[in-house]
Order: sequence, then C-alpha cells, then structure tokens
Amino acid sequence: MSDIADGETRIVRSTVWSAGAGCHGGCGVNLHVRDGKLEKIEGIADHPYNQGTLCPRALALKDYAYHPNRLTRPLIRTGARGTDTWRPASWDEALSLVESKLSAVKQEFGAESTVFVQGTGRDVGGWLVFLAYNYGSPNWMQALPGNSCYHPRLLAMKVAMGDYVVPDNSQFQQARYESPEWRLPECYVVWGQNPVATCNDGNHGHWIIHCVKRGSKLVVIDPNYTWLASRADIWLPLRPGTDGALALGMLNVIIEEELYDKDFVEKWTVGFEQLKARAAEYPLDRVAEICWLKKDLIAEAARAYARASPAALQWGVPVDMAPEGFSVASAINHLWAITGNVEIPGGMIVARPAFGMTAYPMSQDAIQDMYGDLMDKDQQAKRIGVDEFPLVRHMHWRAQPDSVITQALTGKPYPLKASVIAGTNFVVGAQDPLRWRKAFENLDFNVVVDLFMTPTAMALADVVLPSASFAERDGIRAWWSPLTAQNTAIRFGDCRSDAEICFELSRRLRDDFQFETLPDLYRYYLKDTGQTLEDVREEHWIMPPRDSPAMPYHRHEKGLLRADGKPGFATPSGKIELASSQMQEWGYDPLPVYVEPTYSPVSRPDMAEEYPLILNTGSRTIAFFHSEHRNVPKLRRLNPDPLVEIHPETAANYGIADGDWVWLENHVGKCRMRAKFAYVHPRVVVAQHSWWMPEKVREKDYGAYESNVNMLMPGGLSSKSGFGGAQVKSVLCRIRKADDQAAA
Ligand SMILES: Nc1nc2c(c(=O)[nH]1)N[C@H]1C(S)=C(S)[C@@H](COP(=O)(O)OP(=O)(O)OC[C@H]3O[C@@H](n4cnc5c(=O)[nH]c(N)nc54)[C@H](O)[C@@H]3O)O[C@H]1N2
Ligand SMILES: Nc1nc2c(c(=O)[nH]1)N[C@H]1C(S)=C(S)[C@@H](COP(=O)(O)OP(=O)(O)OC[C@H]3O[C@@H](n4cnc5c(=O)[nH]c(N)nc54)[C@H](O)[C@@H]3O)O[C@H]1N2
Ligand SMILES: [Mo]
Repeated sequence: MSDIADGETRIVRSTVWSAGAGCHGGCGVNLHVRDGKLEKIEGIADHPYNQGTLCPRALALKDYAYHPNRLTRPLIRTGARGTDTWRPASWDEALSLVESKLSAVKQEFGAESTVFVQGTGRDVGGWLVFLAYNYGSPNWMQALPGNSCYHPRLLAMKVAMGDYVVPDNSQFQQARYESPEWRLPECYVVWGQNPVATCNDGNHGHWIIHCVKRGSKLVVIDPNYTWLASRADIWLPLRPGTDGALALGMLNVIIEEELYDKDFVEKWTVGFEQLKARAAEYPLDRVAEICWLKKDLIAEAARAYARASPAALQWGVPVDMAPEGFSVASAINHLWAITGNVEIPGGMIVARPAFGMTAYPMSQDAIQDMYGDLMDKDQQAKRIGVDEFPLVRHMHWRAQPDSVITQALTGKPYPLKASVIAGTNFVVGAQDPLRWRKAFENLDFNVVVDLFMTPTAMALADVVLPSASFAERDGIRAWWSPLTAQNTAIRFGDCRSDAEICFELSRRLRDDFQFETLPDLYRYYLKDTGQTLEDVREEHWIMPPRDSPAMPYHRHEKGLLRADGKPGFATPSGKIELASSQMQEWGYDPLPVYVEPTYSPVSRPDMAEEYPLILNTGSRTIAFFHSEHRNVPKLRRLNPDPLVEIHPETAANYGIADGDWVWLENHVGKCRMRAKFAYVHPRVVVAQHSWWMPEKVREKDYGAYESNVNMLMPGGLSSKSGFGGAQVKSVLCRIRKADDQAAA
C-alpha cells in the first residue's frame, strides 16, 4: 500500500496509467521505494492483466518521474505568450488566479465560453469533465479533429448494439487462459492495430500473441508489414484509408456465400436485408481495385473469419481516422454481428465497468447521479457542435473539436474566452497545428496542466500547473473490469495529480460542492460495490464476481443488457441494428458506406502528379507515447530521430539513401525527417507523428514545426457525422533529399 517510510525498502502496489507510460492499459506494478525515493519498478508476475510484463516506457519510470526538466511549481506568465517568461507561484496564488479569471468569464459571457481540453484517455479526462460540469460549461473536448480516436468506434457500437464490445482474450476471468469457461478464438483478426507497440483500449498487446501462440489463426489487415503481419496466416496490405470498402466487401462475401450465422441474424438483428443490399454494392472486383488487394485474398480472409467460431477482432485507430470513421466502424461491427460472435466465449463481449460503476470516479453519469442533473437543458444545448452534428446532440457528451476551433477563430455563435488544457500537447499533435495554436491565441486566458514545459504550454499558457506522474497519484478506476487502484509511492516537487487539481478548482468554483476530500469522493464512488476504499487500495485489483452483470457471457439472452431487464440489446429495437433506426431518424445514412480519402490518387488525380506518394502517419513506436518521452534519453536512444519509412526502390528514384535527411512536402506544409528503408508499399511513405525537440531552445517552440508531420495534415477534415475523418493515415505528399544533412 501507500506507506512512505524511511530506512527500508517498501513495495507499493499500483497500476500503470498516465502520467508515465501513457497508455490506457492497467498493468500491475510493484513500486520499490526507499527513503521516499523510487528505487525500481517491476511488473507483478502473477497479475492477470500484464503477467509481469512491462513496456520500456513503464520501465523508464524513474527517468521520467525524476526528470530534471519536470515542472515542480505552478508558473504564472510575466511576459508575452510564446516567450520563456514566468514566475513561480504558490498553489494558492495560481489557483486563486484561475478561479477569479474563470469566474469572471462565467459572469460576463457564461460558463460555456470556457472550454476544457484534453488529449487521449489519460488519468485526466474524468477529472476534467468533473471540473467542466461543476463549473457549468458543457464544452469539454478531445484535441483531435472528428474526435478521431476511439469515439467513432465507440459510437458505432453504441448505435448498433447499445453497448461497447471488446475481443474476449479471457481478460474477464481470474484464471485467464486456463478458465474452463473461456474458449480460444479460432480466428483472430487484427484490423489496423499494432498490439506490439500500443496495447490500446481494453486490450493488452500480449494477449493477442498469447492467443496466436495457442493456435488462433491470425488475419492482419494493415498496409504495412508489421511484426504481427509477418506472423499472420493472412495479411491484407490494403491501401491506407480504404478500410470501409474492405469491410463492406467482406460483408458481401460472407452474405453472398451464406457464411453468416442465420439463427443469430434472425433472432438478434434487424436490417439484414438492407445491409445485404448495401454490401452488394461492393463486389470483389470493385473492392480489390479500391483497396489495391487481390480478390482471392479478400475472399480468403472473409471466409477464414466467418467459418471460425468463435472469432475475435481487434481494431485500431486507423478505423476512426478514415474519412467516415463512424461508418467504417459500423461496417466492421456488422462483421461480428452477422457471424454471431457476440457475447460468446472467445468472441466479442460487452465491456462494462466493474460492479456496475462508472468507468472513472467522476464521469458525467456520476455527476448526474449526485446532483440530480448534469446541468440544465438550456446550458447543455450550448455544447459546441450539437447543431451541426445530430450524433453529437443525441449520443455524445463532448463538444465537437472542429466546431470548437472554428468558433474560437470566428467568435460565432458566441465568443470563447478561456480554456483549461490538461494532458494534451495539441500544438504538436493536432492536424494543422498552427491553426489550433491561432484558435487558442484568440482566447484571453489559458491554463495548461502538464508535467513538462511543452510547445503548447509555451505558446499558449498564462498559467502552468505541474502535474504528477502515476507514481505520485492515488486513484481508482473500474474501466471495463476489474476494479483497480493507484497508490501513491513518492512525491515530487510541488506537483499535484489532475484529480487533486480539478477537485480543488471544482470546490472553489461550485457553490453547492458536496465533498470535503478526495477520499470522500472515492468512497461515494464505491458506495454500491460492497468494497471499502481501504480494501480496494490494499488489494489494488478486484475482479467482480462471476454472476455480476459486468461479467460475460450471453447477457443479451438473460436480460442483463437492457435497462428494462428484457432480453436483447440496449437499442430502440432491442436487437443489433444493422440498419440503424436512430441514424435514419437523425438524418444520416442508416447503413455503412465507403468514402474515398479526400486527398488520394483516386480522389485527386490532379494533385497526384505533384504529390505522387501516399503519406501514412502515426504508427506508434514502443519508445514514445505521442509527443511524450523524447526527453528521456533511455527511450530516445531507441529512436533518436524522426523517421519516415520508404521502400528502397522508391528512395532510389529520388536519390535518397537509408538514413538521409529528407523533406516531406504537400499542399499544406512540409517537415524534415530521416529516411528509413522498410518493406512498405512503393507508393506509400510512413512517417512518425508528433515530433518536437525538447532539447531545443524554449522560445523557438522547441522545433515543434520542423519535423512534425502534422504540418502536412489538412485540418478540419471531420467526417459528416462529426466522428472520424482526421485522415492522418492517408494524404498526398512528395519527398526529396534535404540539402542540409545535419541532424535536426
Ligand atoms: N499525424 C498524426 N497525428 C496524430 C495521430 C496520428 O496517428 N498521426 N494520432 C492522434 C491520436 S489517436 C491522439 S489520441 C492524439 C494524442 O494527442 P495528445 O493526447 O495531445 O498527446 P501528447 O502529444 O502526448 O500530449 C499529451 C501531453 O500531456 C502530458 N501528460 C501526460 N500525462 C499526463 C497526465 O496524467 N496529466 C497531465 N495533466 N498531463 C499529462 C504530456 O507531458 C504531454 O505534453 O494525437 C493524435 N495525433
Ligand atoms: N507506445 C505507444 N502506445 C500507444 C500510443 C503511443 O503513442 N505510443 N498511443 C495510444 C493511442 S491514443 C492510440 S489511439 C492507440 C493507437 O494504436 P493503434 O490502433 O495500434 O494505431 P496505429 O499505431 O496508428 O496503427 C496501427 C496499425 O495500423 C496500420 N495502419 C496505418 N494506416 C492504416 C489504414 O489506413 N488501415 C489499416 N487497416 N491499417 C493502417 C499501421 O501500419 C499500424 O500497424 O495507441 C495507444 N497506445
Ligand atoms: Mo488516440
């Protein structure tokens, strides 16, 4: 537990999350502490989640937590934005300043004029929404066009199935692979996901490898020859951004060849005939041409998936990034739906938080529960994007990012005045970053919460608040089972966790705030679980009992998925909606459809002459989490320079040698990277994302715009639904050798 005693080594059991390794997983760790100092981090060998394994970023925790550049005190700007002019302040002074500025905005313009901005799913989002709603603003957002990270997939599942599903790798079983209830997926499709580097949402990378080692047939759908693709039974190297066509083509094969699960389709789905007609518009010839794939290979993959039972499918962010991310996700959702791989062992199972809780202590549901209502309807109606995107109005709880940027730039329909930016470095990571920067320069007051001085903080912040690494945090989460705790092992500087910061600001900004302390809030969060805070922290990992509604299988048959207790799914029809009644009602196409990338050799042959290559970006590396970790020498050594992968023959055409510095250029911008020969498609180059140079001069934005591939990304390409379409996986570019070959 969280003893911090002197003289002897103590082991604090905790769970990896941000800040540190970064990712969304839940690896169990022992943090060895002596005299208040972190000595060592190790994976817990018998932990059911990570079984002792840890990634290099988690293993580098000491270097991250004790990094000499970490912010240790709140800073208040003394000069112009973009200059390195700050004075340290006490927490009380800094928070009082934030309190008075936000109160003034609320009074003069309304709370909606303050936006709350987060990046990916860190130990930040729950707290930031807590703060936003306690303050009274409906404008809480993710810093990514079209919410193009997981939200399109989440909403597609919610619309079609009323729930979220994940592949069943036995993670809901204490005995894991040995559990008699679980079955090995006969076929495992990995669709635009690289589990080796990312361990993305609800799925630890090793689990897939474990299944494959145990005998699952592996299908990999990925333009690039990844480590996993090299081990696949079937590898579909599709043209980037064409996943929608492939999914519809596979649906068509499965339907045409009657390989779908007829009983399941009849009993548990609606809209099959409509889907069948839509899929028929995607015959193999057409799909093969769109996707640059061989017809037979597509058919073989579709058959391998449909004939296997059970079959699992793990998908990744390229699905969301596609021009109509929501639509692509819907088509893939229908693959497991029509093959009956739902709520069966080894298939796709509904993921719900442990013990019927909310995922994190302070989600919008918890606030609603506590105060009777999240906020009044008039205030909610001011959420940015609800008029433009019905899907945001009916199904989502966040502002639409593209609409926020436009509104910050135009001041219409109402002015934006202030922001709290926590756990995002969008001046590096967002598409067309200078546009984002300009949008936030328009605001009168920006608070940035981070562990380091980043290009975003330097360019935009008026107040910077120093955040804590996960080793310095207490917390609880119930995200897709089990119940886990983070326990404080060390302290660093004057840093505070996002929970502490948002809690204190909420206390200051809400008149009828209910809690005295954070532990009070955690106890409230645990109130219906039968668990005490002390137990959860001591155990640090509690699997709900097998008969809990949070646990699989066959819950739709048992009436455990719907609020009314009837069998079926939590959709209007009670069935999986292959054609969505809700989408129809809200004015959208009820069926999935393929949309060609906005800038591709097909959609823009005129541009393809000047920019003949497809630029595919953002494949994760195990060394970094987005723009993080460039400043940790141990990790930087794994990947010292910003890399763009290129086929040797393509490189030869442009006189480029392996390791040369090159310029990538297109109609939006350019960036300087190092060429790395790789087995990628000769017409595609694959560039790393979110590079900046923490070692460079602070006032010059740390080289944030030099080797940053987002400088070539058109901004504001959100899909029509408002979900998906950042299109960072497929735009056009050209490449040339840089005249200056000095390191960046
Ligand atoms: N070209 C291209 N661009 C992409 C992508 C791509 O594939 N290609 N991927 C996109 C995707 S999917 C996403 S989700 C975004 C991610 O974008 P962001 O979430 O903005 O990620 P980062 O750039 O790492 O910025 C996170 C910042 O938060 C800080 N931080 C880390 N942990 C904590 C914490 O616990 N609390 C606080 N307060 N701060 C913390 C870090 O120091 C860092 O400065 O990037 C997107 N950008
Ligand atoms: N180490 C590390 N882990 C991370 C992150 C990180 O930055 N670093 N980021 C986290 C975040 S926020 C996210 S969203 C996840 C993302 O993690 P993933 O979902 O795994 O996303 P990517 O790494 O962008 O791409 C995954 C695979 O898709 C392939 N791909 C590229 N374009 C396409 C395409 O158009 N279609 C298909 N089918 N495949 C394509 C790439 O070659 C790559 O092998 O990772 C999370 N985990
Ligand atoms: Mo993401």
